[in-house]
Amino acid sequence: MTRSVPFSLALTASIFSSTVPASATPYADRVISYSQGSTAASAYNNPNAALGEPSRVTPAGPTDAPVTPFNPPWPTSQLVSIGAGGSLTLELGVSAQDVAWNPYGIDLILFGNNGFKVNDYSVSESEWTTDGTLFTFDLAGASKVWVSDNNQDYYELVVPSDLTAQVDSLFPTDASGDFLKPVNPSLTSADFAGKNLAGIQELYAGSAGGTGFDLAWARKADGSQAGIGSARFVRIEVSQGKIELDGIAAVPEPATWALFGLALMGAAKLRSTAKRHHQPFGSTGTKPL
Ligand SMILES: [Ca+2]
Ligand SMILES: [Ca+2]
Repeated sequence: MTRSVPFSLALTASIFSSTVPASATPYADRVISYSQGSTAASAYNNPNAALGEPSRVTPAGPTDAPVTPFNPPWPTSQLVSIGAGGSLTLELGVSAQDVAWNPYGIDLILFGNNGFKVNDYSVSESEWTTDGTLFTFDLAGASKVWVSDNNQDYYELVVPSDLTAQVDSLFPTDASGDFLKPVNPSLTSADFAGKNLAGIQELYAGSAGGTGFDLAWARKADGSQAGIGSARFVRIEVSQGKIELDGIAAVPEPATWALFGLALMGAAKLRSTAKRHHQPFGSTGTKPL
């Protein structure tokens, strides 16, 4: 074994760890407060179910099945319910950032347990299609999302009139996708009409779904723009009906990944340089980066 590979890996690890603390998670890692509200699904009363990564699998008979837009998570261990007059306030492991290069401007993604209606359950699961509407037995209640950077000053995220971003509605979770990548928020139910799972995944374009929010939507009480650049705290308030929440995610800060990419490129360059010289970096290896 040459020294070049361990050195490269150590370099990569040191740059990566200096920007991403080992404990940092892009998901919620603390419950600040929870009040279930009057019309919640009462058994779903554990707010810790909204911490961490959203569900990848959910119980199906004696085993687990992957979470798909046709097969949402359902047990009390995976979801918390919020009803009228209730609220849930969570702290993210890392702040969501309102940066221009986030896809579609989406900085924060909330995952519920809604699913696309299956047109015909009598055909085999691989042939299931949807008309694009959501489950009618579990309609998403009316909710508002608030964000804060200090857990004191909270600003409502007011969804622009040309978009519909409703918690526990579009877009049902597809755990084969990336929980940190938003779906194009301009897609509507009609875009999913007639789609099977592969068709839905094509529209998700690598995303795991969820409802995306832009911190630029934050408004002060007088309706003016809050101009909040980052948010560590997220509050969901329900005024009517109920919603279930599986988890929330901050779209990752690209600078972190750019640095990580640079570190990888540096490591690759070291390796290729070593290869070109037909020798590994030995104990006298002094190649500077
Ligand atoms: Ca944004
Ligand atoms: Ca969960």
